Amino acid sequence: MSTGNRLLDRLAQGVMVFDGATGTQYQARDLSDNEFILPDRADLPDAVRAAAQRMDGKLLDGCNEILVFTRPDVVEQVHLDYFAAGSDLVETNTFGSTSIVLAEYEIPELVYDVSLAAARIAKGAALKASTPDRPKFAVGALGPGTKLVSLGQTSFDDLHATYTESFRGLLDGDVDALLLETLQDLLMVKAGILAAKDAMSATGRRVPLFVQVTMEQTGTMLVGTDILAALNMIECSPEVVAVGMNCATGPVEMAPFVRTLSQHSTRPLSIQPNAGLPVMEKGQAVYKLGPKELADHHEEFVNEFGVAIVGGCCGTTPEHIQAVAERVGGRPHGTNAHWQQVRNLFPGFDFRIQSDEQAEAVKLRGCSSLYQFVPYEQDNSFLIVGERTNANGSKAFRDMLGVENWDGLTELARELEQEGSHVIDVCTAYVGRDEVRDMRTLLSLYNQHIQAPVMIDSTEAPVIEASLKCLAGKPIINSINFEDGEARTRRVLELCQRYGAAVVGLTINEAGMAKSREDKVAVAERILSFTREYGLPDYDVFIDTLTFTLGSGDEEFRLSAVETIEAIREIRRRHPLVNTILGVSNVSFGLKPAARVILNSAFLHFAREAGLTSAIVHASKIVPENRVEPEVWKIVTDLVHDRREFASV
Ligand code: THG
Repeated sequence: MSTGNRLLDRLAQGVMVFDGATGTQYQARDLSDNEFILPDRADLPDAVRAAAQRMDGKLLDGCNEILVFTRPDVVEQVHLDYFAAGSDLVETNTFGSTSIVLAEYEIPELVYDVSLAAARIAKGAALKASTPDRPKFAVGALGPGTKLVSLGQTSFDDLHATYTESFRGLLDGDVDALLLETLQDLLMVKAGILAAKDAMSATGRRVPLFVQVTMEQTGTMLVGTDILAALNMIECSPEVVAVGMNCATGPVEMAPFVRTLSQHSTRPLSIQPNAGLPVMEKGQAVYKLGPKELADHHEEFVNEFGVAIVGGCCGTTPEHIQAVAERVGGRPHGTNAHWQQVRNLFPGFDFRIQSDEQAEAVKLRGCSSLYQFVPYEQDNSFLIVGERTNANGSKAFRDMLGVENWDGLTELARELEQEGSHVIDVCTAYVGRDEVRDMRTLLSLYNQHIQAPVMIDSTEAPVIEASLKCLAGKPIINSINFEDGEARTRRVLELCQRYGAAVVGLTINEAGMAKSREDKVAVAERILSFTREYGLPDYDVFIDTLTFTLGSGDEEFRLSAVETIEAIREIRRRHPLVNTILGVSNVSFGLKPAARVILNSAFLHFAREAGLTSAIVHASKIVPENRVEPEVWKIVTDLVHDRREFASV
């Protein structure tokens, strides 16, 4: 069956082979200094000529990117050598084609021209090397640059802008796929994926996107990211058709991560190890793993872990690739890896989730921070969302925000984690302050210093978008509703889809908060029709059936808790994948603190019995039924269920 894309058709048939290292291949050709000086030639684009005149013969030592202008023949020959060795895919000579890297050579404005020229060279080589039964492909590949967004070294917007420009050049130069490689920071991954999507929209060319992160010897990405956090975030984007890793280590050290990816990923895996760990010899890193050994390891990856795309990184040569291609190139995929087991659910490598079956095939149903993946479903517990990082919900938080005590605000979030919160709900809405600025400052700190993923508590699209650019991983947005109609809801859902986020939907419509169970369920259905329209899988939706306080004793609200609980039961019955959530402490506003603890706990207890999957709570103030006096438990139970004999107690 054809996917409508030649590269994907080929991927569907069997293992594909990438190229190996290119920098060393250029060095091996003894290029002179002259090749690293921008030339002012009539055939070059105006921007390149202007830069050449400005640089006036300056040596750009180590800037391999400009070889696309000075020695396109060499760049092409290296591609052709890899194709001849057995590569199906070669990477454009654009590892550093971002303004961040090129600025170090004072030519940041050449990003588009470098990428365009490099794409044309690689595509030309691919066309030359293709035969009718052995198509060859050019992959537009961008590296990490030299700055990390999560460490504040560059901004999300700047990185996104330059990645977009570079991808546009690659697409205009007719590459067959895009690749983000050697990625070290999840905000870099997020900016890169977004840039690829934006460049595809801007050029009108849809091509497969591959994403490869780098796992250090320490067992995490450079800033401390767990492999599952990376995969969870990447799987938000249906555009990504292969995930994997490259660089930093050899195949031996990569094996545990390849195994983890193979057990969880819905996407084919792409693995490009170094030729072993580097050994220092005469001040030079030397890679010792030979071609046969690399082929041995890739054979194991293909057989055991269902790896679909193999290649090499630092220290690998055409000889390595030849050995790998002879061993596994074109080999049919087995059925060991998760992606292979669920493959027929995603025909044509289309990873948009439109059915329950597809949603159930996703193993990583959860959210993530820069550091870790947190499953929505918790063993013997519910997803605990800490409530105290909220300007409306905590005086301590509000006071510290007022005096901009950022250290104290970070410490408070740490306390929430220590008392057992899996996720923290963050709200900085505070009259007289700039909510966007506050979220930016606070969430950049939380991104870097807090392990728990964030629930962004705001209904304002600008606040939400600013927050999404600060948070690596996959956060949850709290919340959407239909109070002011549908426009704002659509804006926020666009952001969920664009940046990769889950969402809380409140059962509120144009008439206000739904009070009866029927109305709550009806609004929930309307929320789900919207989230599905925007491509969100059901498991990434949290329905909040809301409750009024029982603390007022108002006749009007006495049934509030029961209706809330019964609505949860019905929503869970109809949509078992959809999550439900409550801001539990709302139920006891106005009561004394001791009574609040008991009422909150009982309300949570019965809501959980009805199928509640998560709750915004003060985790250390939830008590289990067996820690409450039976008579007291009966009173709050009657209150929650509106059993009127309560009135006479
Ligand atoms: N649903 C969703 N989001 C929500 C809510 C909800 N976000 C906000 C809120 N409701 C949940 N968070 C809180 C936080 C604190 C309290 C109640 C709900 C609370 N705080 C104490 C009080 O106000 O008395 C203050 C304690 C203090 O100052 O330290 O009760 O329902 N989706």
